[in-house]
Amino acid sequence: MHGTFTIALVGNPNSGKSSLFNTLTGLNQKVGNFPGVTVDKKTGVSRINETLSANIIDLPGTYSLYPKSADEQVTYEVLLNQKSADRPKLIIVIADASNLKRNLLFCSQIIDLKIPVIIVLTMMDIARQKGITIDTEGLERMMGVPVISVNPRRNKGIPLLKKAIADIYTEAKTPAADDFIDIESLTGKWINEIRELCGLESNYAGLHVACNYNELRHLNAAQRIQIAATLGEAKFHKSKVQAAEIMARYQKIGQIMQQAVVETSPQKRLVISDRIDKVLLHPLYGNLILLIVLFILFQSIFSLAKFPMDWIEQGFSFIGSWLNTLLPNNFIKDLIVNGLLSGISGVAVFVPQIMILFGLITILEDSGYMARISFLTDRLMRSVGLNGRSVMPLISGMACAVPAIMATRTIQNRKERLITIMVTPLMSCSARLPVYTILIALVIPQRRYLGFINLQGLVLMGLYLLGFFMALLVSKVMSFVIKTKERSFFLMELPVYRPPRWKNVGITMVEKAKIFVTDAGKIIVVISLLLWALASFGPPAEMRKVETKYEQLIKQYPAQAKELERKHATEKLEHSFAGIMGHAFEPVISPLGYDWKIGIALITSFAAREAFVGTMATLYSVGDDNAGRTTLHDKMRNATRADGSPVYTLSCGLSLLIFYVFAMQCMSTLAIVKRETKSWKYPAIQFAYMFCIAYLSSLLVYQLFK
Ligand SMILES: Nc1nc2c(ncn2[C@@H]2O[C@H](COP(=O)(O)OP(=O)(O)OP(=O)(O)O)[C@@H](O)[C@H]2O)c(=O)[nH]1
Ligand SMILES: [Mg+2]
Repeated sequence: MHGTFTIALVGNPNSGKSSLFNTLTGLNQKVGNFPGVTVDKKTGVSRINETLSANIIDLPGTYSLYPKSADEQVTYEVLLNQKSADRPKLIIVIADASNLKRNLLFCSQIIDLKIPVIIVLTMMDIARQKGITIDTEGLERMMGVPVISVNPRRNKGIPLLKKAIADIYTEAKTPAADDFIDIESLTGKWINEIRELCGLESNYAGLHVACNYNELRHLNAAQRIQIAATLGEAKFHKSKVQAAEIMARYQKIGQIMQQAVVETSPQKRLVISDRIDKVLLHPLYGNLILLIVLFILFQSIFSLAKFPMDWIEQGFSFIGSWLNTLLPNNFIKDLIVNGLLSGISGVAVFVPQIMILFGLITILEDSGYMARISFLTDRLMRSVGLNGRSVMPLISGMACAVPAIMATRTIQNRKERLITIMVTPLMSCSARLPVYTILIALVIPQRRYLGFINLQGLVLMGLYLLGFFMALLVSKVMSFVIKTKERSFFLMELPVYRPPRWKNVGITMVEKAKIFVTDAGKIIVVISLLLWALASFGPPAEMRKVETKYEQLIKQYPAQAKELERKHATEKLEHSFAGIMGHAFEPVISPLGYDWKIGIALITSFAAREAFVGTMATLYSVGDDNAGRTTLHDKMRNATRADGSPVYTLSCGLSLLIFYVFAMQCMSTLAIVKRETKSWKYPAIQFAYMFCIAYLSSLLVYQLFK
């Protein structure tokens, strides 16, 4: 064998494919304890032995080879597209030993594709708890392919698996000689014609071509016409043959199960998970506990992060004042201290909160509770035209809308998927967190009720809820507009509860913090530099005028030099390019209670919301003689309007908070919506409707509280 040795990992959802992928490749593909974590393919390299390395592809989970949702389609393409660059030379089917029967159905379909197969049994520990014993050797004999049990969580069985892979590679082992079931007897002789016409390896692949030839992209027009003719002649009835196929498979699997699997207690023992679910899925207690869990989540984001945030803030102001004394007073110093450093510290401060948010979400996912949230909220979701499955994207939207929108691929119903995509960005993502935090700290007093309820945390939770309820409202409206004939149903397996793997939680926290700092950092550095330039320079004639005016004033009143210096800086900023830009926007935004500096922040935020903090930091630092020494919070608190009244009053703060809850200010999200819906129409509608809601509600709030 030559060329790259490509191995595909396939299997039912939540069976441990990505865990095995990570163990084999050393990568950190996302793993979680609910079906539908992986929605796209991902490739990594694994060293099998001294001489062999293989390309491993991790794929979305599938229940059978008849794809029903967009994520299953990804796997289907890899397995059936003969021209695909990812075409595997070996398929590893991961089967959950605690749900063997259903998992074997998929195994048997893969075996019939006639590509070499290894069956890997995971979750043996759980099977044991359920009182299930599996005779792996017997299973191996009856399935006709190697069967190996592994536990990717504990690195068990990996050497055996690698050896089996190497054996298949060196002996160029052929796939199982016999078909698992006889396809020809189900279809008729014509299946051979299709197989030969398309150059397929198996009759079973031929059956799939017969079922889906219109969607399989690798077939050419001539082949399609020929296939259609053959099928017409044979009076091929797709669903009849499929049903017969599944029956035939289950019949044989039933026999195999009888011989290879022993269940000690025939009435299934109530495993711990079921007992926990009695409480957590209880119609009353279950929902109550859900609310408490969410409440704790938001409280922790505020209270746990407080101290590390203070340290980081103090650290940066220390560096700022140190640089201030160290560097000579000039243009470069201004750029470094007021442009760069204040921008970077603006981001770095939020790292603890981002880490806590991601840590808690990972714990929810890893423990299996996330899937219960879907279950508990299905009724609510259904009443607004969504599906229990929409909850997962909505909740992961609290971290970031981009992966959340990809996660909608598991929703089978097209309409429900589309609506979920359209409303997910209303969920407050981690990029909004810094904006929320800084504004809440400015306008909401630090108060505690009953000793443990933190008012600021409560407001934060309110903002998240506001986004969530708006998402429901918009869904309801859209469900009237978008029409579909598809019926929908909610079907989701509830995974068993598992203790979260703390290493995984830790890795996710660090990874996300890194991504946040580098991604946001890049944007912020660029924007800070640009803004610093725009705020420091202006039309020369205007700037000159301001300059001479203050030179004379200071000469006239030397006693008030300090005061005049400050006024000078403000006036210079107002006449700079940034000032001119901001002022141009003032008529549009002043009804919302914003001044021109906030106007600039709104403009930069349309690239990404993180830019708000950086923009504020830069604008409030330019020309500040205290450069680097005071924190952004103090600078914003002291900010005044032309008439001397403070900028950040309760009404202005609330109006700004509401604007950030609703407005679509993220280029990456718009790009991913375009990709997933394959049209510009939806991102355009999304941008427009979110902007309108944001503008109108902020207007309302400001006018009410003014
Ligand atoms: N107890 C036990 N848990 C396991 C085993 N293998 C994987 N897990 C856990 O099973 C859960 C699912 O693992 P994933 O690797 O995300 O599963 P997947 O097959 O990639 O799932 P999808 O991408 O959703 O199709 C995780 O919580 C793993 O920690 C095992 O052998 N025993
Ligand atoms: Mg996966």
